Amino acid sequence: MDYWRPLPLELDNKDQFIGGVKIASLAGVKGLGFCQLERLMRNGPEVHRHLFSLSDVPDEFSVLGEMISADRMPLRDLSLECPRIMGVLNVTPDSFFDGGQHDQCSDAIDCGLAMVEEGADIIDVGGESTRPGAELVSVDEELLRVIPVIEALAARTNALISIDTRKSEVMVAAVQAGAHIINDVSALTFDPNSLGVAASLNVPVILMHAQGTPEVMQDNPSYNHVLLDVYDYLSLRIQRAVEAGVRAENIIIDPGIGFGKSVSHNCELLKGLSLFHGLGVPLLLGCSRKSFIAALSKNEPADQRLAGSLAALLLGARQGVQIFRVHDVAETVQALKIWRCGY
Ligand code: 7PM
Repeated sequence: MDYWRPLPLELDNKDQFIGGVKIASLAGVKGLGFCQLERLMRNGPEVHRHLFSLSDVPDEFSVLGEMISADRMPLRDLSLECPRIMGVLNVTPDSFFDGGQHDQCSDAIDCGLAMVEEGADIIDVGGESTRPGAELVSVDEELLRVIPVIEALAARTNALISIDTRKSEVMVAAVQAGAHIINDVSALTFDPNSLGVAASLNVPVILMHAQGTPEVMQDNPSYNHVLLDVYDYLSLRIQRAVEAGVRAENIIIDPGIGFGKSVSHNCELLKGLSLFHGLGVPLLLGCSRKSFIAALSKNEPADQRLAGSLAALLLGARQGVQIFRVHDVAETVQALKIWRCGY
């Protein structure tokens, strides 16, 4: 099987031709396009790469080409023609939560409201730490953490709210409480009821790639070819979700930076992100403060990884990633504004 990766070009707005060469749309993202592709072919453990002009690709490419280029559906009224910011709101004991006392809850709510003020389009509320080596949290405990926060944010902001969970009961309660999006780092594999629940809730769902469970995922991650293996996995999970009744327009994919990946696996994924547009759905990227940044630099602690987080984000933005999951909303807004030259 062949894989085709569009090589993104940054354009003056609405450029359709450069020197007479036609530029194709990259997932309908403003200011980006492509006129060349890299074909990747598996050959045992090796991958052959070949560069093509858009005008030279074989006829069979037209279906995939349409997948790469088609406009993506907005998330409710949030257009995905320009990059969007999802702010991380952890409601866990290592952040805000400490047994459900009111003040902790209101700290988390204030933090969510502050991120909206700074320009977050989506707030990602999570009550279960998916940190490597983290323990499981019970459904009741998770509900106690996230539901009051979701209710308050839904009442007080127009931002979208996503619920970061792997449990179907939490998905249901969160959507009832006002969440608009499901973010499942297990791509609806952790809980056998999740596929059916996601289908019946009929809200957008983020399918993230992870190798292994959070408890063991960093032990010895291994791939034949990380970019293509993650692509195949996400393609399969999209198929399974659609078979279970999830509408294709409701699917968002995420390569899962740091989830069962070595530093070089993460780098290969970041360099090759535009491949994933071939799956025809919006792309989400979470690099913010992750440990590969420290590993490539000077082993900085998590609160000193902003510069690397923004650099990784721009690698994504230049390849047409539509949604970024970040801790530092104001700084991300500034970086993206400058990348877009003010527009
Ligand atoms: C340790 C490791 C602590 C990883 C925290 C994390 C993602 C996510 C997380 C992501 C999507 C973090 C992560 N990361 N959901 N949840 N994509 N969709 O940095 O990359 O917050 S948890």
